[in-house]
This record gives sequence, structure tokens and C-alpha cells, in this order.
Amino acid sequence: MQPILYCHRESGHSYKVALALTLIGVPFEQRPVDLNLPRAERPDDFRRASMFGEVPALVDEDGLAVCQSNAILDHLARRHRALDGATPAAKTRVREWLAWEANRIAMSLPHLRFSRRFTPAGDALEAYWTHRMHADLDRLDLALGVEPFLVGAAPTIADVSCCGYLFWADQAEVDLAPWPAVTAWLERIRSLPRWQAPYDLLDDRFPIRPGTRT
Ligand SMILES: N[C@@H](CCC(=O)N[C@@H](CS)C(=O)NCC(=O)O)C(=O)O
Repeated sequence: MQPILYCHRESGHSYKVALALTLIGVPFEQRPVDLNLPRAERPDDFRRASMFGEVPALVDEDGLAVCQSNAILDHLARRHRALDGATPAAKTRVREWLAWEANRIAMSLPHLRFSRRFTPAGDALEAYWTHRMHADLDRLDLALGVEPFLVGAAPTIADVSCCGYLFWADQAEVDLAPWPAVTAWLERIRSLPRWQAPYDLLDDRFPIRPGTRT
């Protein structure tokens, strides 16, 4: 059986997982979830797979359900021995970036983008997220000025995790020009064999309706 990815086209967290599967070369079935519906009304198979009721969730080839994008990335890297650090120390560095992403980028850019593209959250929150996003870009730029990818010379799930939402920086009205190492890194990722942009990779069912909050 192919892995099943419960996802949504406007979810960068879903994109991270779809991108990792695609870069590794694992065929998968997409099951888009209508995020406009209250959680209790989402399909039963999705609710069984997703412990916290969010996309993405992956059901792997053995039927194991995994949720939380970075936990899924870790699962894929270990299962397929791909997109991971080359040494035990490098594997640890990769997971440090996953934890950083969850608390930093994932707490700024997705919210800023959602507010500006779909359901406004107000100026004060947007200013707060923008401030955090700029600090995150400073940190990424520092790391990427040293090595071509976040952990060494080859891409890993750390890059997949941290880049996911950045392909939508324009939708968040964040101009990446002041961060040249980040811009060059995104270009390197775009040039990887099999790379696909979010809207080319994710199914376009269930557009977000005005007023929806995720
Ligand atoms: N920490 C989670 C975040 C997932 C998340 O925020 N998912 C959003 C879409 S991007 C969602 O499912 N929202 C639906 C809802 O909250 O009802 C991850 O990394 O997977």
C-alpha cells in the first residue's frame, strides 16, 4: 500500500511532508481534508489518523499513523534512510533544526501569511509575527552563510522543514531580499531533482473560505 497523506493545499506543514516524500521518491496518495469544517465533522479515517485533529497526518506503508509535520519528517528520514545527516552528530543537528522550526518559523510566518491572505488577525499580531519572522530569517541567514544547507553540503529534512512556508513569503508580504543567504538556499532547494512548488504538489480541493481560522 502507498502511504496516505492527509493534507491541505494551503498548509505549508502539509507541503513539507509532500515535498519530503517527493524528494525521496516515494509515491503517495493525497487525501485533502476540508479545514473549513469543524474538527468533529472531518472524516473518520482522518480523525483516526491525526491525534490532534490537524493536517498533515501520514499513514505509512505499514499502516502506522504519524502526525505533526516534523515528527513525520523524522519518521520518513529514518524509514527511508534519506534526507538525513550523514553521521550521528549530524542527525542530532538535523533534529535541533526541526525543534527550532516548530517554535520559531512555524510560530510566525504561517500565522502572518494566513492573516494577510485569508482571515485578518489584526495589526498588533501581524507586527508581532513580523518581528519574530525577521529574527528567524536573521538566524537562518547566519547558518546558511556557512554551509549550502542547514546541516552540511546536502539537503536534509531540516531544510525541508525550514523552507516549507518560505516559498510563500510573498503571500505573507515578507520581502526576502535583505537575507541573501536564505534567498540563495531557496534557489538551491528549487533546483533539486524532483522539487515541486506547493501549489503544483498539493491537490486544490476545499479552498479556504473567508473567516476560517486554522
Ligand atoms: N504543529 C503542527 C501544525 C499543524 C497545523 O497547524 N495544521 C493546520 C493547517 S496548516 C490545521 O490542520 N489546522 C486545522 C485546524 O486547526 O482545525 C505540524 O507541524 O504539523
